[in-house]
Amino acid sequence: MENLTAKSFEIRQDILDIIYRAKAGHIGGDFSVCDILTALYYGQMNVSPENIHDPNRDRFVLSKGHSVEALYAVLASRGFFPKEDLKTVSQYNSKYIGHPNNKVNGIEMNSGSLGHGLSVCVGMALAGKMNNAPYRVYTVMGDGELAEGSVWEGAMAAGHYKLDNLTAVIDRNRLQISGSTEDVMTQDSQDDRWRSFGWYVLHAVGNDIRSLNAAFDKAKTIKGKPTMIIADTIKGYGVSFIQNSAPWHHKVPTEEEYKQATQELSQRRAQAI
Ligand SMILES: Cc1ncc(C[n+]2csc(CCOP(=O)(O)OP(=O)(O)O)c2C)c(N)n1
Ligand SMILES: [Mg+2]
Repeated sequence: MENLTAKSFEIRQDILDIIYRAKAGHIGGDFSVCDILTALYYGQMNVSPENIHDPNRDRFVLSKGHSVEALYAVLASRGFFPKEDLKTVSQYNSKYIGHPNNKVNGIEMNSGSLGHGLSVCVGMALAGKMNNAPYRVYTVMGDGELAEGSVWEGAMAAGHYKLDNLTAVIDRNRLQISGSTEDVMTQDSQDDRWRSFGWYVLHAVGNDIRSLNAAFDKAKTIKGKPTMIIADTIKGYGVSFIQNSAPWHHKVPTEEEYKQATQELSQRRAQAI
């Protein structure tokens, strides 16, 4: 577990490098979701470069698609494509564009227009049920994303079809693009909302791999209901001046900021080893 925490800081460095090089990206949401993706791809999900074409592999959809740099960094670190490819993110003619697209090995669904991932996952999970397939389906949504009405159509259908092969995560960092979620559209009492749609609700400390693993393990045992994991996260987690700051939703670090962030990430990594 210590090693996975260290790994998450290594992955954050890759994310920082991608964004600094590309001069674009969504660093706040990337750092927020980094541990969730690390837990999923390093142990929780049955998906790897070897079984990516196996119909029985687990499926993942990054519904908050703007956090694609985190997904690229985790996929590269797990060997879905060469790490060298990360140097081309957001370059002209690169397939590694600023939101997920399924030309990239390991990416199941194009996303980025918020509010669509859950409904597509409901379709995948329902197909799994109809075909008696053993796979599980996972998605991560942002808390600001929950203001999209289509999320609630997916929520309703997942409860109706009792999709216990579906686990969704809310990256509950309490910020969205323009500030606090509670100012833009209140997102509290999520527990009651999801329960009323027929979901089993769990909580996790969303920047703690051990806590996330406990929640994912528990979700696998729930029968007759989809599971929602409300993961309390810190947007920008890992770098002092990026944490909990609305402008860092998609700010690009200056050279000075890049150096300081690199130093902090290497300290955090060393502490975790
Ligand atoms: C349909 C849609 N509307 C607007 C946007 C622009 N947008 C990109 S990120 C974002 C904020 C998302 O906030 P949240 O879901 O909380 O993500 P996080 O805090 O994890 O970055 C918005 C409004 C979008 N991508 N899709
Ligand atoms: Mg948010």
